[in-house]
Amino acid sequence: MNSDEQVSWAMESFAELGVDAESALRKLAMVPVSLHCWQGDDVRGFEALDSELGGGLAVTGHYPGAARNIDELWSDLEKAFSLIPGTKRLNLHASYGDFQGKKVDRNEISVDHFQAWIDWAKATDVGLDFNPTYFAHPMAADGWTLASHRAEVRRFWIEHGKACRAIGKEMGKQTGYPTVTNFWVPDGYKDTPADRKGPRERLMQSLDEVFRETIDPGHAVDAVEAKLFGIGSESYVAGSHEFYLGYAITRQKFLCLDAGHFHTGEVISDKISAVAPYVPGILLHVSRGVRWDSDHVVTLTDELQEIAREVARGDYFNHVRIGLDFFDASINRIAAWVIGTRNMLKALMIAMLEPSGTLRAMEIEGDYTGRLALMEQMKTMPYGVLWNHFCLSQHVPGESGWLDVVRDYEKTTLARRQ
Ligand code: RNT
Ligand code: ZN
Repeated sequence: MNSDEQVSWAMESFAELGVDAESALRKLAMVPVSLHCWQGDDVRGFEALDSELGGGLAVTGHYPGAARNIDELWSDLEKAFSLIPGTKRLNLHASYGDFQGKKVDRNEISVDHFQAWIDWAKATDVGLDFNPTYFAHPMAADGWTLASHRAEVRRFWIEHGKACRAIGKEMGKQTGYPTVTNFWVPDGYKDTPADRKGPRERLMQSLDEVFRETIDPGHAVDAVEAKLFGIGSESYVAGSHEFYLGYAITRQKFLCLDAGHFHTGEVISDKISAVAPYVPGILLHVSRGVRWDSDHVVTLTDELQEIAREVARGDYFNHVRIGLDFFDASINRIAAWVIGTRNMLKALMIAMLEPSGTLRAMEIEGDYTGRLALMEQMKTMPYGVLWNHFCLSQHVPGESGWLDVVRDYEKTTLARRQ
């Protein structure tokens, strides 16, 4: 069989199960996936601050070639984009502004520092998402920001949050697709707290103040991200899942579900349909924890596929925004983006090729035997052929083609960054 015949055969094998593979691939091309800027430079950013990463975050590895400035990050992102099919967005952190070597404090940032990113996004044809940066800063050195017991610390970070919302609004306005401005704060205690209530009350009040201004959801929406623990906040995190679930529902914010922010064995795939009816939207931070919230590069795991299936089965494409969140400094950083994002898309493709109507009918009829048999049958379907076909039709290399491009870029470009 030549490759065209292989594609037709694969499509037919899905058609036999009642699945229209061609229309699934057309739809897949439209699903936006937001790449996180911070994989490109180990969450360092471009501030003239020189603070430790902190906030309970850790990046390990010393692979050479991390982007050192905005031009290098753009170049690396464009290389990654050229190897990823489908609709791309870029998820920026506030510490990545175009500060031109000047010291601009977090409460002073404005759209001026992000206009270059907006212009680049428009020229590159990607949308933008945004994140205030509540770590790697002297005012967060003790790990406390919006829930701090010190009023001046809260004040500073409230101003940062407001500044970021204004930037997110402008990003969405100029790029023509709503920006998700995602709030994650590290605040928590290493050891057993004497007061669990106080920090949560302060966090709630601070957030309410940050969100005081109403923003047109056509320009930007806010998300809040919970966490179970971090390095240095092992015993208590003020912004826990229950805290933000309640917050998102009562304030009608997007709820961010990060795959690494729950107990081992607890999965976000099961949470999507449980929270979706109560919030205006869900932001996914697709990540991979290995024993802990380790932010490993996303691979094609069962849970990744289950997350994608839940999005597809529930037809949540307009309700769920997909963002990636991992950072590995022990491998080529562009390859990390490419592998993680392509895996997210592969999982979505597999999900969209599921005969979900048949499975649901079997379930309703109580035919659990048939459901199990068909789910297992789906695992050996010819996804690889269709994936390569999808990549080529999107003018990016197939599975065996992209790594050579990255290796070549490493030689010509990354190796020169000493
Ligand atoms: C931290 C959160 C958060 C960060 C980024 C860098 O645990 O997952 O999303 O990874 O803000
Ligand atoms: Zn996250």
